Amino acid sequence: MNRVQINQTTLRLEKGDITRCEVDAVVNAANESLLGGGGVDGAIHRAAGPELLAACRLLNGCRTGEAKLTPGFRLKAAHVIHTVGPVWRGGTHGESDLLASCYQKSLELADANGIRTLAFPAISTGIYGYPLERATAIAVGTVRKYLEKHPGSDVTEITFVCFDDATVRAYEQAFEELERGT
Ligand code: AR6
Repeated sequence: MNRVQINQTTLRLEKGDITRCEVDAVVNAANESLLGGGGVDGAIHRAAGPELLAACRLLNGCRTGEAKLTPGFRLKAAHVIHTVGPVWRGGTHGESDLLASCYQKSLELADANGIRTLAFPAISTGIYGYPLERATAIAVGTVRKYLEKHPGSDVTEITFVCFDDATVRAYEQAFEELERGT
C-alpha cells in the first residue's frame, strides 16, 4: 500500500531524492546548529545553494524536536522546514516524543505558512540511528493524529520520501497498520 487518505489530505510514499521534489516545502533532517551536515541535510544544502546556509545562520540554531522555516532558494520547493530529530540512545531518553514533535511542529509551520504540499525524509533514521520501523510508525501516526485534530488543515498532500527499499517497506507497513487501525 502506498497511499492513504485522511480527511482532505493524501499521504503517499515515493522512492527518490527529496531535493528533486516539486512540493511547496521539503523538510530537512538537520542538527541543532542548522549549519549543514551529511545525509539529507548535506544534499538539501548542496541543491539549495549557499543562500540557504546564509539564511540558516540568522536562525540561531534549532532545538531537538523543534522546526524552523527558510526559503528553498535554488530548490524547486519554495520553502525548507528544518527540524532536528533525536539521536537514538536506546529509546529511554524521550526519543519517541522528540521524533513525534518533529512531525507535529513541521505540520504546524506548514499550516501557518499556507504550505499545501509537503515532503518528509525519514527523520533520525540515518546518521542519528533511530530504528526504522519504529520511526516510520511514529511519522505516520503523528501525521494522522495532527490531521484528525486539524480537519481544516491546508496541507493536501504529504509525501514520505524514501531513499532506499528498506524505508519504502517500513512506510508501506506503517500505512497498512494505519488502514487496519492498529
Ligand atoms: N533524499 C531523501 N532521503 C535522503 C536523502 C535524500 N537526498 N539523503 C539521505 N536520505 P540522515 P538523521 C535519507 O542521516 O538520521 C546530518 O549530518 C537517509 O537514507 O540524513 O536525521 C544532519 O546535519 C535516511 O533514510 O538524517 C544531522 O547531523 C534519512 O534520509 C544528522 O545528519 C535520514 O538520514 C541527522 O541525522
